Amino acid sequence: MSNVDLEARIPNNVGLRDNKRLLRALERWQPAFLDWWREMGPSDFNADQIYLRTAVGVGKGGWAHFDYVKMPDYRWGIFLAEGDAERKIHFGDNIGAPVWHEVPGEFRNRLRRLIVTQGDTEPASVEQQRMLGHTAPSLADMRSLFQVNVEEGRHLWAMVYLLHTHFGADGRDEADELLERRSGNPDKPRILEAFNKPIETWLDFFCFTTFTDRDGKYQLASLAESGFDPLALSTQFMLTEEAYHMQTGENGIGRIIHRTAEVMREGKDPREVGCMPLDLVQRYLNAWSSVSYDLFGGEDSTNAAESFASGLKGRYREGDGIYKDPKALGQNYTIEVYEDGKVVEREVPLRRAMNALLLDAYLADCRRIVSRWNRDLARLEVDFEFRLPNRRFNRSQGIFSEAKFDIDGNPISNEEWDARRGEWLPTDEDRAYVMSLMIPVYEPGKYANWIAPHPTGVNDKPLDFEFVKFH
Ligand code: BYC
Ligand code: FE
Ligand code: FE
Repeated sequence: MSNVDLEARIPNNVGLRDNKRLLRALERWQPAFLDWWREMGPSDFNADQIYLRTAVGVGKGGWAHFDYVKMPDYRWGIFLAEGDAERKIHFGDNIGAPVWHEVPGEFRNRLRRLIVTQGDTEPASVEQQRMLGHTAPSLADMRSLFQVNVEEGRHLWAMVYLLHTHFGADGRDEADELLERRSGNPDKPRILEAFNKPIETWLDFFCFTTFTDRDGKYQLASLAESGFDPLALSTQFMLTEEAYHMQTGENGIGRIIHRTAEVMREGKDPREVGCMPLDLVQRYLNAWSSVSYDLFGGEDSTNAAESFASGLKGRYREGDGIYKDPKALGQNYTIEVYEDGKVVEREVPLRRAMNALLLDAYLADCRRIVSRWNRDLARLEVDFEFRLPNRRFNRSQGIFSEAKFDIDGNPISNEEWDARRGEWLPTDEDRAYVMSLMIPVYEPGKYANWIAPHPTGVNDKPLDFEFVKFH
């Protein structure tokens, strides 16, 4: 790429123009990224003009630019939040030392692993969502999907920037492999389990952006505390984009629920008029929330203890001074464990419970979202309450993966699980029904029958704005 249009093509605040080594690495990687986008990114729609925001700087208020763009021409940029030159490590064993600007040798592998795991989720989610454009319930929703997709692409760039800049040859290999693994492919799967699950419908998509992108928020927030400054500053900026992803999910589910509640008030059976029954929506919430709990890892984890001790990954809002002891030593944390058929409490050293602590914060956040949906149902006088499944429900990672628990967290036998799982998780019939509703609506301002319109305009545009201009 010519030097003249470099900043125009790759907006950045990392001095890319003068960084010959990074430029060379990106010159190889960028075409591979575009090949990946064409093969595994949104199926179709690459020739259409989408009204998208692009990150162009890190200044407060003015960081994003909105315009029509064809997705393959999106300007995936590289940004670090504004740092503090005097910043010190503020937790763990190295507390008080200046933050690292280069990779600390003794923690190199652990750090690389955290960055690769984070990076892997970003393209994975784009792969999972690649068919959804074909069934968008409105042009405004289609725009949201593609906005989320291009930004997950940029989050991949953010992690590749770190690998290329700070990890030499093996960093470049890892960056290549991020484009080679494939969501759901048994031979070369994505690293974390939730990112290998299919996202078949818009109900899955809105659940995913509510619960799985929200794990992203909590993981990014703890990496934003990192003593490795480039990681802290990269993830801090990623969080500005993340808010929109979670909002897309929360509002999407909210609009589905609202629509169903409306038809219920009219005394109709949602299924008979092509809307989504609330108990079915609950089963989808159960599936995506529980698989997202797994993304926090085990409740009692030496990995988590070491990431904290070394200063690589802090607690949620560690820097806000809300914790008693920034070293987290000499304290225990009470976790629940499952022993001899009973759930009992056990003390573990606080550092080993860092994953459990982060999950606590996440669960509190999820509860707030669910209660907002419930408030709308109460307002509409519909007698139904959504709930968040207990943290023990349907787990594949951590302490509770060893047994079966019902939605309230009570231990149950394998036989009872098999007999009752259809009450809690989407059945084949549920999936077929939701799939049958997935009929695209591409006329500006029009919406599919199963979802309420956005309550207000989108990005200061009226609802009938032409968010996508088809070629
Ligand atoms: N699936 O010590 P343990 C996002 C593995 S989402 C498969 O209990 P640890 C986004 C683990 O790797 C945010 N494997 O847990 C959202 C380990 O393997 P080894 C992504 C799993 O390591 C939507 C073993 O089990 N960011 O950004 O403390 C759209 C024991 O692990 C899983 C990050 O995850 C699982 N769910 O914690 C787009 C941040 N869980 O070492 C994007 C970086 C655990 O025995 N990652 N294992 O081979 C981390 O901080 C940690 O790797 C984890 C796991 C929190 C994920
Ligand atoms: Fe992301
Ligand atoms: Fe996201």
